[in-house]
Amino acid sequence: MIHTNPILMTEIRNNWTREEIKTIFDLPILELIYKAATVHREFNDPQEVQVCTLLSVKTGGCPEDCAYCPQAARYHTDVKVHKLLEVEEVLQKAADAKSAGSTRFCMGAAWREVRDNRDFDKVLDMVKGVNTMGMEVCCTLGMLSEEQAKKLKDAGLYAYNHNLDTSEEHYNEIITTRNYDDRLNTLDNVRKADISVCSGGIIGLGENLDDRVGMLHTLATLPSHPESVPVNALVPVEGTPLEEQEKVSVWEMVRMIATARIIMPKAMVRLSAGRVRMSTEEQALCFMAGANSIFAGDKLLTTPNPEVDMDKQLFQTLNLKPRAAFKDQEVSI
Ligand code: SAM
Ligand code: DTB
Ligand code: SF4
Repeated sequence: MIHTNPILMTEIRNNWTREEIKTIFDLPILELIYKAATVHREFNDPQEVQVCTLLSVKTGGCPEDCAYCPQAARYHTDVKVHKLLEVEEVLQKAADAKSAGSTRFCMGAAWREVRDNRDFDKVLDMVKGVNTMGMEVCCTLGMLSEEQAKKLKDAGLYAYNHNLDTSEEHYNEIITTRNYDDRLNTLDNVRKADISVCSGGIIGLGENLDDRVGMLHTLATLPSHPESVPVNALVPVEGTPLEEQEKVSVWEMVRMIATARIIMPKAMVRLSAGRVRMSTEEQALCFMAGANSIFAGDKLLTTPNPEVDMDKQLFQTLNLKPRAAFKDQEVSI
C-alpha cells in the first residue's frame, strides 16, 4: 500500500449537519478535490479500485414508475422484457466476470419488491453458487423484509444495493409508487441481517444542489455509513420521462464523489453509470476525488458501459490495481 498516512486524523462521523455538508460541497473545486484526496489516503490505498460486474437477471416489466428507468413497464423503451434467468446461465456469467478480473458480482431484478415464491428460491440458489465461486455476491431486487434479508444472508449474500437515488424532498418528483421511508426501511432490514449496505443515487434527474447535499446527508447520518456508495450519472433513455435531460458535467460528478469521500471516508465510492460518456482524463479526476470502485463489463443492466479493453487501458494508464475480494473481512494484525 502506498501513500497511506499511518496516523489517522479524520474521525468517522454520522452526526453531520446538512450545513456542514453543504460547506464541504460548495468548496472551490480544486480545494474540494485536494481535501477528498487527502482523506482518501488516510483510509484507503489510492491505487486500489474495486471491479464489479452487473447482470440483469430479470429485465423490464417493472410496476414502479421511477422516471429515469428504462425497465418500468409503463414507459415505452427498447428494453426487451425477460423473465428470471436460469441459475446455470447466471453462474456462467459470474465465472466469465471472475476470469475478466471482477471480484464482486451484482445481480439486478426489475422488481418492486421480493416475493416469497419460486423466483426468490432461484435467486437464493444463484447467490449460493456465486458465493461458492469466491466472489462477493451482491443483489439489487427492490424492497425486502427482514426475513427475506436473513434468507439472502444465509445463502451467502455479501452486499445489497438499494439506492436512495435523490433527496427526500425531490423523491416524489421522480417516483410516486413508493416513498423514501420504504427505501430506508429496506436498508434497515439489510443492516439487521448483517449484510453489507450499498446505497447511493443518481445526479442529473432535475434535482437542485440542495437535493444532492440532502441525499448525501441522509446517507452519512445513517446509524452506520453504507459500505458502498454508488454515484450514478443519469443515463437518459428514450421513452422515459427523463429522456431529454442534459448530460451532467464531470465537475458535478467530481463534487458528489469528493463530498461523499470526505463525509464517509471508509466507504467504497463507486463511479457507476455514466462512464461511457467520460474520457480517461475525466475518470481520472473522479479517482483523484476519491472514487475507488467501478462497474466493468460492456453492459450495466440494460445500457452500455465501457469495453473491457478500454478499462484495462484505463487501469494501466492511471496505475490502478483491482482490489481483492472480501478485503473488508481481512483481520489486520
Ligand atoms: N428494482 C430495484 C430497485 O429499484 O432497487 C433494483 C434495480 S434498479 C434498476 C437499480 C438502480 O439502478 C436504481 O436505484 C437506480 O439508481 C439505477 N438506475 C436505473 N436506471 C438508471 C438510469 N437510467 N441512469 C442511472 N442509473 C439508473
Ligand atoms: C447502481 O447504483 N447503479 C447500477 C447498480 N447500482 C444496480 C445500475 C445502473 C443502471 C443504469 C441503467 C441501466 O443500465 O439499465
Ligand atoms: Fe423498477 Fe428498480 Fe427500475 Fe424503479 S429502478 S422501475 S423499481 S427496476
